Amino acid sequence: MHLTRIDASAVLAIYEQPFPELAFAAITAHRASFDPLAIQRSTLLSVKTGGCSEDCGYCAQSARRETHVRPEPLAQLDEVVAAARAAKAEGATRFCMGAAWRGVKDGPAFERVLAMVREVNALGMESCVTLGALQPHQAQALRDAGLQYYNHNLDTSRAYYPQVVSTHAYDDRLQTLERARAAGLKLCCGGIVGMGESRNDRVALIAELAAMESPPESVPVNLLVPIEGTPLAERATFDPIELVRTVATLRIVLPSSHIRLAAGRSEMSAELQTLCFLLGANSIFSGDRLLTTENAALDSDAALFAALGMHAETGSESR
Ligand code: SAM
Ligand code: DTB
Ligand code: SF4
Repeated sequence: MHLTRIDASAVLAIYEQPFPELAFAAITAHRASFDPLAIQRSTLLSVKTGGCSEDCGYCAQSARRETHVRPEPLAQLDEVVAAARAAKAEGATRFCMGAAWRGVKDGPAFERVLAMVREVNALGMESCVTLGALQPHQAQALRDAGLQYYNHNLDTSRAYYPQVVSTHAYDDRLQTLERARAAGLKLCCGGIVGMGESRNDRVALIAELAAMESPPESVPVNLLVPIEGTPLAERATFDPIELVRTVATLRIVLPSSHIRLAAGRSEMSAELQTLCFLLGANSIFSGDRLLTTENAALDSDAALFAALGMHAETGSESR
């Protein structure tokens, strides 16, 4: 069942239920659509790092900030294929390539990204790219190259977005999502918690995702990775129960989407990750690195899955 046009007050009522009620509803929804033992795994690669024109307050890759990131040109095709092969060998079913662009420009760089997509598909992995804003013909070219998923996050509520980003607008993000959908791409779209937003902002983001004409198949929930040199470097620690409520509410309102416990997992205890998996998170980023920061270690993921009697989804199970 997909609850269409659910509004923020209905989402808030779900989110604020007494925890045992929220947990029961989330577990029930999870079991109705998914094998509760299986976790899908995607591996990230930054194919074009840093030097971005935008001013997203959380991001290490904005050219407007002094961070640990050294800008790098677009990766060569053979490096990307080698990284995708390694990710497949480690058991990831999806390979996600990220570029620190405001948006795609037609030309040789985009042609190379299209070639990367074709090569990842040829390995039998699902492909995902995140390249910023798209024109309709660029979305179509990605689809024609065989791309399955386009990642483009709304990141927070419409109201809080201007506090975090000033160089593009919330409606620009929605327009790119519509263009990707119109080209037949699956959507990976979620947000970041821990940026100083309120509970109402988290709820408004969830309502925004649930109200989309065709909601995203994949919803990353990133916990802010504080980056030195950015305006959000000094954020106070985030209440872990709010993270669990966010995951559980997403599971209830988007019952057939994969909910990904995305960035920030290396700072989460095994107990916190376990609660998230129990209440509906069924995807993670696996591998040593995210884009410019470290990810949770592969061996600690394997140890946690073993302790919980859970396992990684294989390609044939992923949608
Ligand atoms: N430039 C493209 C864009 O903005 O869509 C793609 C790359 S951007 C780095 C992809 C997403 O990574 C962001 O929308 C945000 O959700 C996430 N992200 C980036 N930096 C982060 C951080 N420090 N902590 C948590 N999530 C982060
Ligand atoms: C998403 O939602 N999270 C990923 C992916 N989509 C592209 C990126 C996380 C980045 C974390 C900070 C960094 O490594 O720079
Ligand atoms: Fe650029 Fe994307 Fe980072 Fe914003 S989130 S600064 S658009 S790379």
